[in-house]
Amino acid sequence: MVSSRTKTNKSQQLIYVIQKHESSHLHYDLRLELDGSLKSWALPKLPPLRTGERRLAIKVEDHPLGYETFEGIIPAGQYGAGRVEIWDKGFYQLLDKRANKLEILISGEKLKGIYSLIQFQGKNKEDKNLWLFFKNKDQKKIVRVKGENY
Ligand SMILES: [Mn+2]
Repeated sequence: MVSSRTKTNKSQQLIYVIQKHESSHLHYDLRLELDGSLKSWALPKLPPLRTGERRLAIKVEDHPLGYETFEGIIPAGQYGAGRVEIWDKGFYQLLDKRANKLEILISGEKLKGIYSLIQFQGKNKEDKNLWLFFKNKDQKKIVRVKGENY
């Protein structure tokens, strides 16, 4: 029997992708579907695979839905010129959303589990784009989440 709850849960599977981008500086673009577009952060270092690895994530402009499948070369002279390839992809569920914090359950091929994105509390305007991205120490919540939704 397929409950309505199951259907609801499936619709909550949102797009998750990380694109490796070899522009002037190699970085990884984390993109999450939210409110009809792809919220985007640029990670200067390899995305965190394990708890304890904390990564700077610089908020960049939203990208349109559909961009998550893009791979190829952005031509020289254009913004972000260089090779783009999909480094990881899948879906995520939004567990908690606040003004300066997102808690998400990522179901990717490389990244799996509960992750957080937390905005720095800086005084300068430029600081507003600085976020921290990491895998939560407490992964037990998954059991509860799955228990509720599956
Ligand atoms: Mn990029």
